[in-house]
Amino acid sequence: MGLPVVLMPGPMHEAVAAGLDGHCELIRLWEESDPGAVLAARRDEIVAVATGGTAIDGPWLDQFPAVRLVASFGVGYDRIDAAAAAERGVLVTNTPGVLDDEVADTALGLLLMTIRELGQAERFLRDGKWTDGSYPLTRATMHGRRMGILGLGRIGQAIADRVQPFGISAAYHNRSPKDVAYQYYPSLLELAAAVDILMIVIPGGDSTRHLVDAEVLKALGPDGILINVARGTVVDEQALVDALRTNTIQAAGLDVFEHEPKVHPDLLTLPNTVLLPHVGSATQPTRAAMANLVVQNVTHYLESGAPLTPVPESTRLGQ
Ligand code: NAP
Ligand code: 8YV
Repeated sequence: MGLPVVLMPGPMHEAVAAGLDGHCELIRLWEESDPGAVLAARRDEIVAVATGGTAIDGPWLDQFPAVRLVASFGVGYDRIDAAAAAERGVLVTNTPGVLDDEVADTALGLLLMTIRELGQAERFLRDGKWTDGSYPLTRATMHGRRMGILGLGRIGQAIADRVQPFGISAAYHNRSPKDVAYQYYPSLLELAAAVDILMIVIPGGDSTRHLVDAEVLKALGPDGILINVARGTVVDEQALVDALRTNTIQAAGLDVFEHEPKVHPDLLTLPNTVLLPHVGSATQPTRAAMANLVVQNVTHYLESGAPLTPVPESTRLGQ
């Protein structure tokens, strides 16, 4: 019998293909000269999919009757309809845990850059303005501020741990409270009103779309700093632009955008934004660890039927 057939619809970290070598026959679809013909000939043989960003829903899965696993690169899997997959008996896995510290470090860097205007100060120096005078004092400091974490999960907890030495207090809003010392707010609006930094670390997708809207931004207030390292869809980006322009909030630091890689043109020109191109986990060691977890999920599934890190929607299928 031949090796099991795994489909890779688009390019992924090179360690995924390397790690799967010898465990399966990998179809690297984007490299095929006639992808449609390959799919037509092989669709009944494909048992698993390894993906780094392809949108996958029920009808997409229906093309592949033998597929039982979708192994996704990244902890956020908002481009995959995991509930539709579960209905079809298809497991979905993601890569949780291995990127928590990296993303939390990025969030802290973004917070420092935003509050202390480090990007703007560096541009001031590079533009040769220092010889004409000092960069203006920043209005705000990190120390003694109150942070509200929207999504105290793995990464949110790593961020909460990191802000303690700055004297920043943490509170949070999840759908349900956790057994932690931080104050829980059952209402996002009340959390936003009680803090001056709102740190977004919840999953994206339909259920969290525009959770942070004009009302939440108004509650955050004129000294408020918004940091988003989650998904751009969580924030109503036009409402954010309006809030930044009218000083309804003070500033925003963003690693993610509603229509990335396209960025709202006003965010690019507003003086009170710090913008990063979705680099939360983007270091070689962390991306290699994520790739390795994709490989482990596929190989464990092929060997035993039980991948390592199924998403919550899939857990009942793995039993
Ligand atoms: P996690 O451990 O699952 O934590 C997510 C938290 O969000 C949970 O505590 C959950 O608590 C809460 N939550 C979920 N839905 C909510 C809702 N509708 N309202 C309020 N709270 C809600 O996930 P994680 O590993 O920390 O990752 C979080 C997200 O960060 C990912 O989904 C991904 O989109 C994003 N991310 C971005 C980057 C980047 O490069 N910028 C990198 C990695 C991850 P409850 O279930 O109690 O609500
Ligand atoms: C990656 C992420 O940039 O894990 C996530 O949810 O957003 C990031 O780690 C993403 O997976 C795309 O490669």
